[in-house]
Amino acid sequence: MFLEKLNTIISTKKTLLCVGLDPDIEQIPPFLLSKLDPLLYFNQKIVEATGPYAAAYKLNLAFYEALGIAGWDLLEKTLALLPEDAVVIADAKRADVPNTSRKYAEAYFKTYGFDAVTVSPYMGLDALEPFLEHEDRGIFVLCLTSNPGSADFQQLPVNEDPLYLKVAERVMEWNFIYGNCGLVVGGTHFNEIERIRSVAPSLPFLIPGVGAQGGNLEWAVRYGTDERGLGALINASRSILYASQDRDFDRAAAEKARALRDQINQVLQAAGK
Ligand code: OMP
Repeated sequence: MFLEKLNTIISTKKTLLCVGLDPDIEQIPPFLLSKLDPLLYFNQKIVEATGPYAAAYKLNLAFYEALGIAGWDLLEKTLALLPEDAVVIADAKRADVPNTSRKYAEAYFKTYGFDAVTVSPYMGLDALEPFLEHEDRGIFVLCLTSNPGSADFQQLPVNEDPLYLKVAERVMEWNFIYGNCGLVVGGTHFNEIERIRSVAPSLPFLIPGVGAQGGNLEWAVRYGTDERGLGALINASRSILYASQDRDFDRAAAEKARALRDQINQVLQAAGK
């Protein structure tokens, strides 16, 4: 099952770090542009460098889809490079009417073999069921996103509680049936993470927004993890990928990843987890 796999990797490798593989031709070190396949070379070097520190890799599909057919090729070849001892997340933020969601789930889980996917709760349970029915895969439902626009809908009061808390409560209920749910909670929201953890004590949290978006790592780790210090992934993409524009970019990425893993573990220790 997904959560067992995730927690086994977290405990064995002693890391909560999720490396976001969001490759951007405009941001990679310029010397790579002379390579035959610059983005594949970049991904390969980043994966080799960060492998020891990563419990997970999250591929945001936008960065692959934007390249057209070359992007699907890059996606497939990148997936083949990823280590066995890391869960692999398709950051797709999908969900649609059931027959369409079925095809999305088939694409991510069967065609590409991802361990987990991010989905939007906006269309409701029937749009998510085709994903949830893949009981061995993880389904991370957007709860409270890291961007300022999360205030537009997610933080609106519904019977006095903000909508994102209603989402967390419903996802907890769905998890009793399917056992493979998680939540996406932005690391930019400090007090809210604690509140969400209190209504969803057993769900894994995927927490982006602590690197380039300036989220608070301490709160994310302290309240994002479950009571055993497991069940959370702290994602950083740009702050690791683009740590250096020079020939040592992979060593710089490894250094960033190692430092972030260590910082996370220090918070866990201080929290007695
Ligand atoms: P950096 O800001 O470069 O670390 O990247 C963050 C990654 O997490 C991107 O792939 C975003 O699409 C993703 N993300 C957020 O930034 N905020 C969210 O609330 C949710 C996600 C996500 O679902 O991963």
